[in-house]
Amino acid sequence: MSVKTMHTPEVKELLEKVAGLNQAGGNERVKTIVHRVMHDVFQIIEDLDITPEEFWSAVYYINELGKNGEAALLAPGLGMDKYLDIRMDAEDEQAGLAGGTPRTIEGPLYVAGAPESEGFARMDDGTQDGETMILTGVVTDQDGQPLPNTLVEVWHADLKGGYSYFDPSQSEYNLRRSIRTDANGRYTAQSIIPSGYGCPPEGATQALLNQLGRHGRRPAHIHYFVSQPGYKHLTTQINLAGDEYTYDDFAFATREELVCDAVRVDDAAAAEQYGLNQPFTKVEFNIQLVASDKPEHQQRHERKRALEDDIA
Ligand code: MBD
Ligand code: FE
Repeated sequence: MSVKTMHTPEVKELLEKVAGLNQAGGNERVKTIVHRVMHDVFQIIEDLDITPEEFWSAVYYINELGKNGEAALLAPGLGMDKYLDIRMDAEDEQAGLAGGTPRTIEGPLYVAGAPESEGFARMDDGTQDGETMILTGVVTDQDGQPLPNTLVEVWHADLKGGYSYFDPSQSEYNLRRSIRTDANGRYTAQSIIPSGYGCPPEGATQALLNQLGRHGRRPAHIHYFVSQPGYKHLTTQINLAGDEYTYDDFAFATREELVCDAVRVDDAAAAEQYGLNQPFTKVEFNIQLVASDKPEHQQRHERKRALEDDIA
């Protein structure tokens, strides 16, 4: 059966009432958005002949998603974070602000207020016996001039793919640090090579991915916020080369320029340079910032972030 009712005055009027268009008050922007969203949902129901069974399973799916707090996990899985990046890249291009190290999605697992240090930070609490990682790089402007005192915020998963705070078994701020670049623009972190991330297997996000024949895995990756007055704020990540999912990320965050080699270093003198007495794996990620004097470019966009409102 395939009936067409979207064109009728009854449906048109219903949508207007649904969005409060026939009322004063409320928020005009929200009214416009809800009117359009509900119109398009109705249109989908008509075009795809959505059955009541399908409709109600979608409604209760949303309940499940919210119950586990997974809405911000499904979003990147459905390419929405990536799409916002595509739009911001196009806006930068239009404004003549393209270039520098590419952005990629933030993800839902940042926590504000990580310990801050200068030049160097040890990120892991020593409880996991992972491969020692030295993560280092120089932050420069587009001419290659080093940018000292740049705030480099770094966060990544542990050996089980879990993030501190969200994984209460980890210590406070484990694998999260804020490092100010030194006089040469360099930041260095000692940590452990992270494992990839997998969506909770019994969660609502994975349930939908299963219906799509998709996995819910991310490659081993490391998140960055990089900020310096006078430059565009950079939200990015690196993906480690050689991971099964480096080019098959369920969250679509991989970009060629952001794939970094993890290089095993066996040389004792090199280890000693970092105060280590054993072989380690070095990951080098240099960052180029784009100048902008606009305050709105210099800050990351607002979104709900763990502990962010608690910290000045
Ligand atoms: C992550 O670690 C992540 O970075 C994203 C984007 C989604 C889920 C888990
Ligand atoms: Fe992540």
